[in-house]
Amino acid sequence: MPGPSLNVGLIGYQFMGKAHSNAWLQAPHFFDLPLHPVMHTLSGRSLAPLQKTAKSWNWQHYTQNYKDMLTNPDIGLIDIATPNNAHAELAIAAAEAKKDVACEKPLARTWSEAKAMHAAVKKAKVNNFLWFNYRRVPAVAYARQLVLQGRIGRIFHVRGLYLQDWIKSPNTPFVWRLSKSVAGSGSHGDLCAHTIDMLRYISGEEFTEVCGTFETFIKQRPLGRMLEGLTASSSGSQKLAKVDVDDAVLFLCRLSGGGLGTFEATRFATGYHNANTLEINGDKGSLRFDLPNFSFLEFYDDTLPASEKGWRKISCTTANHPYAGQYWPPDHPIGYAESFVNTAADITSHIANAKKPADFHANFDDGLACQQILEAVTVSAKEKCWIKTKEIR
Ligand code: SOE
Repeated sequence: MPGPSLNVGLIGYQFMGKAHSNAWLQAPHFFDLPLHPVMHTLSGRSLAPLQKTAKSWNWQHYTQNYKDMLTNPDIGLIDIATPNNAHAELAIAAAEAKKDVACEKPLARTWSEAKAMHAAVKKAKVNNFLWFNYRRVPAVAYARQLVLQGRIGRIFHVRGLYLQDWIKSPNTPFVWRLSKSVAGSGSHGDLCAHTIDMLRYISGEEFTEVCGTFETFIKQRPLGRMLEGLTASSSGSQKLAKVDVDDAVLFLCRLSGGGLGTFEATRFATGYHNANTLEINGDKGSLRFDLPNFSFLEFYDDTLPASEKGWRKISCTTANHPYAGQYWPPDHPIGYAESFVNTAADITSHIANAKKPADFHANFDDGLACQQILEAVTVSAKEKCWIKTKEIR
C-alpha cells in the first residue's frame, strides 16, 4: 500500500492534459517517491471530452468547475494544462487558495500576466512549478552537468532552433495557437520559449540584449471549430479567421557571459515536425542536442589530444545519465512522454521534502525570466532595434 499521497487536480484534457495525466500515472511506477501522486480530479469545460478523458486515464473525480478543487482541502497541487489564456486566472486563483501550482509553458500570454502570476505565488508562498519538460530529457540534463563541470568553458556562441511545419499549408484550419487573444503569440511563446529556457538552464547564463523579427506567412485560414472571441470573415461559403500571431521568429542575442546567440522558431520549416535543437560553442568544447535524436548528446572535447578530437554522439540511456537509469537497460531509449514523467516525479519529491519554492527548477522565476526575454524580442521587432532585457519591467 503506498504511503502518504499527493492529491493532484489537473485542469485541461487535450494534448498537454494527456501528457500530464500520463506523467502522474507513470511517475510512481518508475520512481521511488516519498509521496504517492494520486490522480484525484480532472477539470475542463466541455462535459463529454472531460468525462471521456477522466475515464480513460482513471481520474478519480471530474468537475467542470475548477473552483471545486480550490475549496477541496484534500487537493494539494493544482496542475494547469490549458491553453495560455487561462493560465493567469487559474494560477492566481490556486495561489490565493494556498494550493501549490504547476503550469504549462509559456507562463503567460503577456509580460503583465506573467508578473501578476509570479507575484501571486510569491505572496502566497506556495510551491510553483513550470513544465519546461525538455530540462528533464536525459541528454539535456547531462549537458547541464557537463557545463557545471567546466567541460565547455567560456561560451562564445549559442544556436537555438525550434522547427515545425504543421501549418505550412493554407488549408490547415485555424486553431487556438494561432490566436493572439488565446495564445498570446505564435511560434515565439510556443516554441522559442523552450529554446530560451533550455539555454538558460544548460548554460546558467542570462540573455542581456536581443534584436528580433517576426513573420506571418499566411494571414488568414479556414475556420475550424469556432473559438470564443474570434472574428471571422467569409470568402464565398467559407468562413476565414485572421491569424494575428507570428508564424516564425528570428532573433539575435547577447549573453551575460559575453557570448552571442541566434534563435529561430517556425511552423513553416518543411520537413521538420518537432526539431528542437540547441548548440553551444565554448573555448573547451561544444555541445549539441537535437530532439529527433532524443537519446543523444553530441559533444566535442577540445581538451583531448589532437589525434583524438572529434564530435562524439553520447547515448544518454544509462544509469550514468540523469533519469535514464529509472527506466530500461542501456540503449533502450525513453522519449518525449518520459520528459513529463521525470518532471512529475521531481515535483512530487520537491513537495514531499518540503523544500523552498525557489529550490525547484523550472519555477515561476524561470517562467518570468523567459517571458521577459520573449517580451524584449517583441519590443525589439516593433521598434526595429536592440533591446536590453532589463528594460522590460
Ligand atoms: C506545439 O507547438 C507543441 O505541442 C508545443 O506546444 C509543445 O510545447 C512542444 O513540446 C511540442 O509542440
